[in-house]
Amino acid sequence: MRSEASVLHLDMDAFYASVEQRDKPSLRGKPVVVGGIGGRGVVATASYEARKFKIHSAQPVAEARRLAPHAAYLAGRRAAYRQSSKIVMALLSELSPKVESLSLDEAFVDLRAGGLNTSPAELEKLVIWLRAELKERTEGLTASVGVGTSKLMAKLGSEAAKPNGYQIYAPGSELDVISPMSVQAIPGVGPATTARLNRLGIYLVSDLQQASVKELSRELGEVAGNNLHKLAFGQDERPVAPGGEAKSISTENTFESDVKDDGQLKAVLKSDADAVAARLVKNGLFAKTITLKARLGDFTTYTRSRTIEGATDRADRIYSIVRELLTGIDIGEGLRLIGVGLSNFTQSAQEELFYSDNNDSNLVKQYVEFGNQRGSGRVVWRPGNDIIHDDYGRGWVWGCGKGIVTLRFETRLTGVGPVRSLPDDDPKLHSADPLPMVWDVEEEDA
Ligand code: DCP
Ligand code: MG
Repeated sequence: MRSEASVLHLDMDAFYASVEQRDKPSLRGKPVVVGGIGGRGVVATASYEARKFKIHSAQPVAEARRLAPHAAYLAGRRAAYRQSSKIVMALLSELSPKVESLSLDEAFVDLRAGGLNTSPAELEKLVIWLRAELKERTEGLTASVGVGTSKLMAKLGSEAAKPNGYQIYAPGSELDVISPMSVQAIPGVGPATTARLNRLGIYLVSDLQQASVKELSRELGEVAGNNLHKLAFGQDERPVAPGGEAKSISTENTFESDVKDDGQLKAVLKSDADAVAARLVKNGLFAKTITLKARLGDFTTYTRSRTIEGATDRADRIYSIVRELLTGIDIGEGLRLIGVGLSNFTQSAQEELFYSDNNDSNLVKQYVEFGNQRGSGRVVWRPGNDIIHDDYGRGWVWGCGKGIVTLRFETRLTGVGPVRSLPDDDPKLHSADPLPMVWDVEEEDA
């Protein structure tokens, strides 16, 4: 915890959905859901209009469709999100040499390292300027910003400010801010930890302050227990650590007693696959190598990897691979640890786009058909993707099926444009890259 409020946290509002609304004038002010149109089948994010219908990240798309059948369902355009993300990160790096990006849409900035004046009046001016400049350079996106004496306070600030606001927590205000919050508000305290704490009668951060470190350590382990107790008092010394992009993502679980039951192992692998896939998606990455780690009761440790033809960000794909890898291991009397790792990242899905095996939503059916058509040389028209037509100009895919593709001819620069349906093999129709932006930042590794 610093003596001045010099850690800033920025998080884009409904990031993917806002990019879509910016680029598709007909969707502005409307419910928009960006989701795993392929087998992944979960919502990546929803516009604030769609959130009113109780749609949220990680929900199955099929469920979202029941709640909001009239919303626009889009497959997502990673290149467009990366384009805007780079503009935002470049802006942040003008403030300070120390910017730590956590995902495409979220970063910490060390204002002290940037030599910025952190007096209350100057801080407020800076944040107002930053949010206005971000909106200008991204041609209309908004972000929420928190500033405080630590990463914890900055992150709590941006959360409190959401959407499209800012919150500056002055030095000395930490306890007033966090004491009344529920323990889940502390980043890193997920549903499992919350349940454990609740069992001890700890619900609020103020309860946590009164708990003994010993008791917390017994329940959560020494390191986690200690850390949590400190965080409860707003004490967070974590530095803003720039560091490059992640080279691997993994998660593992140690069991209280060795597990042999296949159903239980499957369930753990399933939730591990979900967890690592979600982190991949948040970073805009795809993995080529999937690794299973398994440790027997006698500490014999196996790691088994598979490198796939393409690259994937899909939980179901990852799960099916680690399941297969597990069948190749003699687990004897049971496992004391199991884990899933991902590495060998790329920024595009490549062939894996067409992998399919499950899920019954119409979108998926449509998608699988497209995949099959690929052999016949047809292009895949995914809802939301950019296209350009030799006669009608730029637009995007509304939907596709039975040999017809429906398009809306508009861009963020045109205002709402007309809809047309064309044969899906119209030779004048081409898929397109996102429209360039004035503040575009060069790709380093294209
Ligand atoms: N994302 C995803 N899958 C998830 C969570 C997020 O693909 N389970 C993607 C889509 C989001 C982006 O990451 O747009 C940023 O995630 P946030 O959690 O910050 O969510 P949003 O920016 O969409 O909304 P908010 O306004 O709540 O920050
Ligand atoms: Mg966000």
